[in-house]
Amino acid sequence: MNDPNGPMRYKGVYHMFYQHNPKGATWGNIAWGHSVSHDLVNWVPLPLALSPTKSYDINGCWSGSATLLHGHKPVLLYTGLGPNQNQTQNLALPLNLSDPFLKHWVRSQLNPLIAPTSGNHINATSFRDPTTAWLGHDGLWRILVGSQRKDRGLALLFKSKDFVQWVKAKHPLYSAKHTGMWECPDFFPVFINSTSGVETSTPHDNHFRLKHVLKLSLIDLSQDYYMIGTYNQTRDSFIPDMGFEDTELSSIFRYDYGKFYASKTFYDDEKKRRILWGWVNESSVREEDVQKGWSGIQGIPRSVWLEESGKQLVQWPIEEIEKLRSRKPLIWHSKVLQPGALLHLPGITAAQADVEVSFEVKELAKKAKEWKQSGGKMREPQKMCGEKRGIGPFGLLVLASKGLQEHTSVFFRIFKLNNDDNNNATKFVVVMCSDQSRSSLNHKNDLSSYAAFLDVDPLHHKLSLRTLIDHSVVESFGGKGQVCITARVYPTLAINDEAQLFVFNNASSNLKLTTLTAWSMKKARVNSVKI
Ligand code: DQQ
Repeated sequence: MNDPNGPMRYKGVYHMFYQHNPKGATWGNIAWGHSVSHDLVNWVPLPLALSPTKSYDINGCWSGSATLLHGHKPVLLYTGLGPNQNQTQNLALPLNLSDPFLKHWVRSQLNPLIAPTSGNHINATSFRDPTTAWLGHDGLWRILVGSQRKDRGLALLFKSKDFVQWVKAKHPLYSAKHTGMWECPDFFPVFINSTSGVETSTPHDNHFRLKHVLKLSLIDLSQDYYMIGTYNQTRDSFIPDMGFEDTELSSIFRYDYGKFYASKTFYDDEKKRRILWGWVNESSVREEDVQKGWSGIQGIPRSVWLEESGKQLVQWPIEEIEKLRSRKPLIWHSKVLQPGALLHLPGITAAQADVEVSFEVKELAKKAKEWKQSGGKMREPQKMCGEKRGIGPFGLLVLASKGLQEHTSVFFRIFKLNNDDNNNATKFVVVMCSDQSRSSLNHKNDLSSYAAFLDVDPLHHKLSLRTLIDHSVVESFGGKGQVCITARVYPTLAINDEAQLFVFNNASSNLKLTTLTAWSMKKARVNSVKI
């Protein structure tokens, strides 16, 4: 599987469609797989929702989204890959609206609804992945479709009265030079000062309480970037608070600094939250994917909302995942970790676990030596993970083998910055890293490491980390969900009961662990039951 498609909740059932190759272990013959769930944790597979049959989608039913029309009627918009890789946008409708599982889908006779023509100047092979539609105050539906012109990425905007006839707006909702093709755009409102989600078509008079998020998947980097900004519905313009054009790519936020792509959100009206899904690809070589018979997974769904500061989003695993936690967690309070400490977490199924830890680092941070950055420029976070001038590393060692030949370490390092701006306040930089370099003795795997800066003041706030481990997946949430890093790792020794979990301190001073809670996790039922 690859991209998540058309997530929604209908008649009390969660639906997840996904890009799927029914004929092979790796990408190809793309159809829409379909699974349903009552709790977003346990999933039941259904027949394919869409597979290539019509001339306009004969080479693939590519990504798209679900929209609930008036009266809660679901529809799907997706990209059809026709002859010569030509891309068009198409509509599919449920055969039977009284079926909560929406098992059967029929295509509109009027497809393709949107096609590149000589008149609309659309690049026919770079025109895909329609968003969930939102309704404007003028009664018109709007969608975005990802595209590119030369190396400029585009979020093309289309409007429609009846969901069938779509008219391209004069200007894209947003575009930026040197960013390449934009895949899988996502556009949604978030509340200012609330963790609740907002329905995608929220009435305009509510807009003073809202910001909007535009997410783009950059094909050249295989990374998802988001911008927070203001959407003016009358002018159909999006003005990011910080956009691609006025800054370097490295200072634009990502949902996840590891493996996480082609993501999509939906609004869950039951729990009034916005949920984010993302595709987590393999780090193994193709032959091994073929041998094991599958590749690609969806990450654990995350609730997503705007941080109080308004500067960035916060993501947290949906609360339902806690149902998989064992009843008796391991709990530690107030432990001092001496330099070099490596503490084993006993009684936890380390290959399938959920662990939350927090550190008080006030004293430690004070001991950091001042660090002069060369040229006044911050280095890339990856390069700072191994930088000895920072205090650390300290954090978790997961999927570790007994002799530690294999391990993945998820950790922090703190840097005290040299103050040359005559302002006396000491500035710190915290970097969060997920280091896969020793995660497997099989060196054919991609063993690269990931990192990001965490916006936490270590003198006044604790540093927290939550990591969910599931055999080959390590999903880490730093600073209560401010920074997320997902990694795929394939230990050869640290598997099942042989895997171990540790907390460690490699800083040169004592570190105070304030709390640690670790749970063994049960197995979810994912597509193991047919109905
Ligand atoms: N995957 C789909 C496309 C999309 C890409 C094809 C992103 O629709 O642009 O499987 O991973």
